[in-house]
Amino acid sequence: SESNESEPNNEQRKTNNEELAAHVLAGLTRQPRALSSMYFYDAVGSELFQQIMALPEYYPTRTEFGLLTRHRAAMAAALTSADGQPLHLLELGAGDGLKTKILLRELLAAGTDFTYAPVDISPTAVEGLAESLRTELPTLRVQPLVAEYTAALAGLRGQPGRKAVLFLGSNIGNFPPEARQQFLAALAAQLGPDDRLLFGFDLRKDPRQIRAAYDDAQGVTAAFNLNLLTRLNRELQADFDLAAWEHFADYDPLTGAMRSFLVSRRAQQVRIGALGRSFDFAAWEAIHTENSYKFTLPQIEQLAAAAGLRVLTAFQDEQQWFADVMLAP
Ligand code: AVI
Repeated sequence: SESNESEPNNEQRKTNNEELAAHVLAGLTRQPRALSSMYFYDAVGSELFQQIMALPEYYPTRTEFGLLTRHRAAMAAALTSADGQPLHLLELGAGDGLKTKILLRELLAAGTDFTYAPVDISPTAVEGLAESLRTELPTLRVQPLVAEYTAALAGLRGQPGRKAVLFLGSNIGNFPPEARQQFLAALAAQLGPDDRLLFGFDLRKDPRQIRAAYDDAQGVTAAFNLNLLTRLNRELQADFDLAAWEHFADYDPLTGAMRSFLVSRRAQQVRIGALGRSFDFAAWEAIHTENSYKFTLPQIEQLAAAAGLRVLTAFQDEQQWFADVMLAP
């Protein structure tokens, strides 16, 4: 099949389910139990994330939208080379592309010769984005891809011309520290001296404000977290009783770790048909389901330096809540 096909075929669907099954087995047999937030994004999860981004408490999206608007000309200039070489603009975790469109419009207006390659793990997100770009920016060259980050990076090496990689929305905050560093090093290894990275980092701020963003009053984030269990019920023939689990989110201002959990409200046994086995949960036992790390600027400098990259510019909003950082080899 084509690598840029946005509809997964049956073969892909089967491998995806096998991967999910292996992940769940590993995550529920270790202590403490953990599942990756990567699996939040089925069709319902992607829709709930859209709702999260519009919540009054969820400041990151609106803040980054504002800072992209504010700095769009400087960002586009930094991505456009003087020698007019074509640019391959890869975006990891593109989602609905709402914020990226600010930059895409700016690049088109500047006459930059570029191809936009949005990558997302969610087929519905990629399809929706490709469709909206066809109508809103019909002259844009688009190469959409449904893939995990690592698969997308593998395709980067063969690209001729200059490359720029966008990783916005503080997606990098979802990696635990070690994986974060490995990911950046793997990415840096694919880049030449003229290539660029533009990474979004949610910055440290009032701990209460951060915590509220992940525990909203309407319960959308709770539904987003709990949807992971609904997905396991459907895709792995599990029998999680949704009423027996709750969302819990906590922020550690020492490490910048914003963490989400699914907590078992009572002692219970859950059967996972696809794994042919059951799991016992103690009352109030937690499954760690997400990290959303928050950063300081010195920490970002260190992270970049350890991957052999340097910070060209840290674009920030007026309140210094968020930074889109331009990095170069
Ligand atoms: C996609 N990612 C950057 C979001 C975040 O803030 O960590 C996902 C999210 N989880 C709960 N709310 C939003």
